[in-house]
Amino acid sequence: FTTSSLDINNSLPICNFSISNNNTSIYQVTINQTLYSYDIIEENHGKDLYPGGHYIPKECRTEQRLALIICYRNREQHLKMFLNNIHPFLQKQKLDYTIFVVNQHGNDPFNRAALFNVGYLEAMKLYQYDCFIFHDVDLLPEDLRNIYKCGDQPRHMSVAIDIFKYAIPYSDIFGGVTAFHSSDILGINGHPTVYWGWGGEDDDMYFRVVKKLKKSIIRYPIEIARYKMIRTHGHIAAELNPHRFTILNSKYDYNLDGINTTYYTLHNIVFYKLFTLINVTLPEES
Ligand code: NGS
Repeated sequence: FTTSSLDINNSLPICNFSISNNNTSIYQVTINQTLYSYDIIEENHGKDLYPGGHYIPKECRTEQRLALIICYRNREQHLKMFLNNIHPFLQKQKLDYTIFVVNQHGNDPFNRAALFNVGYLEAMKLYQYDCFIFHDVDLLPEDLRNIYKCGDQPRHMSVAIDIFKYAIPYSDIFGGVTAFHSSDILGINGHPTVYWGWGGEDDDMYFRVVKKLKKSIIRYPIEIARYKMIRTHGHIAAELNPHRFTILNSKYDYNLDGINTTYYTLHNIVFYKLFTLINVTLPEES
């Protein structure tokens, strides 16, 4: 008789990042904006990672598998800073997580939401993830109580951002970082694919949650859901989408655009130490 590894795992306690209200300053994270090479970041935070930027806590058993999806094009300096800060953050929270970077090739306008759908579809082919966090590469969480888990309602994570003086710009904002249980993603047919360029796709997601899923979004308290936005190294914002308000207000059927209409050419998937890179070309803007 031999004890299988599954039995050993089951005997571990459930992972729990405990929070006490006594001294909240211990949860504050100092964002490190030093630009390290991938080698140094691997040395600092990669020693316990499985290929593709996958971490599993050793000392406890996790209840959720998290896929953290980054939409990406040509922002390597931001990506390095993101990785150097997010890995220690998620490891301290004792999460089973994988970092996916979905990279849009070609010269079409950026399509943030379609890249998130690609991330969802490709991640699910690799592992049965329970929880998806869709993340801009330039946002870094500043408080460890901002737990990267998914609950019964979709969560808006990036509530208070430093460049907006840690105030929420408008009450229904759903941009930056969002967390969805995988069943809720299917329930809203994922992200829209029809927003090319900057703006509107996150408001569309808000409407999908409220109108299609018939749930409300939740947020952690403003003193916890704090982020620093990296705005250095000559970042050029995506061009504004002139059609964003027209699409948003058109009351189109969400069943007709989303996960089920996400077409893309998959070039390759590379399992780096610090992240899984998914290289795609999206069909041309129509
Ligand atoms: C709204 C945009 C959102 C955007 C939000 C915050 O106006 O996509 O501003 O932008 N909606 C439309 O354009 C329809 S921010 O202040 O972060 O630059 O996320």
